[in-house]
Amino acid sequence: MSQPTIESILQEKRLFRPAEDFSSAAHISSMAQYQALYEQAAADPAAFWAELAEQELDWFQKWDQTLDWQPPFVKWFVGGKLNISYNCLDRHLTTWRRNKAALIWEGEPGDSRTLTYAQLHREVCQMANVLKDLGVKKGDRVGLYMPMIPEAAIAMLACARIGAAHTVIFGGFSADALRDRLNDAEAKVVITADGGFRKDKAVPLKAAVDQALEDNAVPSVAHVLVVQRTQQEVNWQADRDVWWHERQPTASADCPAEPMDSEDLLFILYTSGTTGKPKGVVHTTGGYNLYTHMTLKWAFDIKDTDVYWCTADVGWITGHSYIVYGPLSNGATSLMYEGAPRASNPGCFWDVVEKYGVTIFYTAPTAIRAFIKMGDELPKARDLSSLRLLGTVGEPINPEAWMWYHEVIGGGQCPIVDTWWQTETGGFMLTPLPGATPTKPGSATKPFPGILADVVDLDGNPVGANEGGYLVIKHPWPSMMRTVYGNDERYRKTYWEHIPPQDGQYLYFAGDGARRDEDGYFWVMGRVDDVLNVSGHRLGTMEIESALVSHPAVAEAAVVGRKDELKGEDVFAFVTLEGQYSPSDSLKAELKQHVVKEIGAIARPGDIRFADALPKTRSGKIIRRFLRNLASGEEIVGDATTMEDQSVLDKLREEA
Ligand code: 7RM
Repeated sequence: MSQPTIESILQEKRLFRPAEDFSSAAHISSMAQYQALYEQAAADPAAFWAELAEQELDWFQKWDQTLDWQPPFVKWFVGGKLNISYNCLDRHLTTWRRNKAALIWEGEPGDSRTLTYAQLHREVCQMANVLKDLGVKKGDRVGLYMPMIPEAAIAMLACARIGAAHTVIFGGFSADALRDRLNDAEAKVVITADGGFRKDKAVPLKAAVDQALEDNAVPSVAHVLVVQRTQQEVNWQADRDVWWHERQPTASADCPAEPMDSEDLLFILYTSGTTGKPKGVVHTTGGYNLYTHMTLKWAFDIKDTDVYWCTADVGWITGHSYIVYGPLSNGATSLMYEGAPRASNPGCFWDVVEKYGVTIFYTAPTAIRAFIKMGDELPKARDLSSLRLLGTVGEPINPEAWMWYHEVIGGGQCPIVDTWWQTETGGFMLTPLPGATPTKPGSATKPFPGILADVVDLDGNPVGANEGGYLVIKHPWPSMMRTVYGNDERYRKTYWEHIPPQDGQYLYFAGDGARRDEDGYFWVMGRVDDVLNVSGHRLGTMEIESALVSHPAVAEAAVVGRKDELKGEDVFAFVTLEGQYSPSDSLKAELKQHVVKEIGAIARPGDIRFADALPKTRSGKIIRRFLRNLASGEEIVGDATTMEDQSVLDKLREEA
């Protein structure tokens, strides 16, 4: 029930039309208007984006050339100067929004804080000056390893303000994972906190940073800036560590935004791919600012009266684009929540909606499935009538979860906006425009204006209606990733070489399988590569395999996804052992813990199966397809005759 199947999708015939009153007040209020925008954009994408860039953003200097496309490398608004922190803050200060809530923060346990645009601007300027004092200059990289507190957004905006690139590393990653990422980015400063609150516990963060930096393992890092959040004990290295609260409040609040080139690096965000090493996805300033601004405005129909809440963590792209930059660029009120539903407070999300009168709510299918399991009583006991739009992201949403979200959370009144996009795309690619697009449960519907999406075969030929294929994008868009940090070749190989250009047109390969129905609606089926989607978190199977084989007991490891009701997919590992080790439950537990140490708790295998051998082709490749079948307790499908040793499979089956 967790993932939609082809059969269920083909049978899905329900259609939900936008309500009259929603449409009439929406930014985009009819299918005819969407169609006109879409066609205008398709005819001349550069002109379309140039017009919006002029209307919607403030520029210190206009660009000379809108688009420079030398496949697969793109530049947008070449020669233009702007600063995203200026567009998110300064430009609102001369309007009534000066005293409007920019960030509402609901913390744990019971803390809360609201920052107006004027207050947020002041704190960002002060932090920017602190960073300058610590030697951070335009072009430098700053690592963030933080809990969900306003300081995370302040730090991101402060970096952007002085032209330093941030690289946010999700607080759930381990010290080892943190070390790799800081080294790859050659971060000069790390911003962290003593700890963070996670499900009724204070978990340490500074300690992981200390561990990552031990023995000068990240030579580029000169300073660690620490927010005091949990008051827990921390080790202190006086020549390196600096308390945020000792510097920021007394720093000067005068820090004009640095004029940045459109194509200057804004941030690096690491994401999992098919090889063991995570990729540093590069986003630059102008195109990213424009695209996250426009998508939030049109797809979430953001208005000045909205209280908008995205439940993602700032450590992921969703937090970057749709908690911080998109909302603030639009002058919206963005709510940030430090908590998570847990046994001691399962209704906490609905308490937050009620307390602040949240109007737009954006979460992931895995969360929705968890809510379903907790029962309808929790949301029904709260007043959720403020909600007017519900968004979803991260994985395909099964129609049952869609319907529950629509009925129980939305009271049948709110459009469901299913947004398909990726770290690499920067912003929504397939999404309904809620005042225009009729929705179908389980479909991310249609491309955003300016996005030319298609479903093709491996030769690049479009497939017919309702036939499966690969999701591709045919024209560059403003917030497209620019490269893999420090590795243009990997960028080219990963996204541009699986499918050949069509009539000279390059196709961006998303790594997802999809089909398009007879109405032109897209149905994204999930990854076609070795990337798992566990509770909406992206994990590379190779990354987890490398972690496993780095343990002395492990000879070989193969990791596959196993269908899971709540998580969508769970990590399932097959392991062969070195001669002197034998299978045991304690070794299983140890190996799971080893993965947690190497990568983080999000990658902990749900199950490990010990095997004498793994099924391989004659050329020595592990046949993952069979392992996936085994993990899910399904029949082995496909040809097993290419196998080197038939008995391996029989043995694995017996042990199941
Ligand atoms: C935003 C984000 C990207 C991968 C992507 C898909 C899957 C995301 C949807 C979805 C079906 C959706 N970035 N995915 N959204 N699949 N419908 N609405 O999640 O880089 O972490 O992951 O997530 O497989 O390729 S991400």
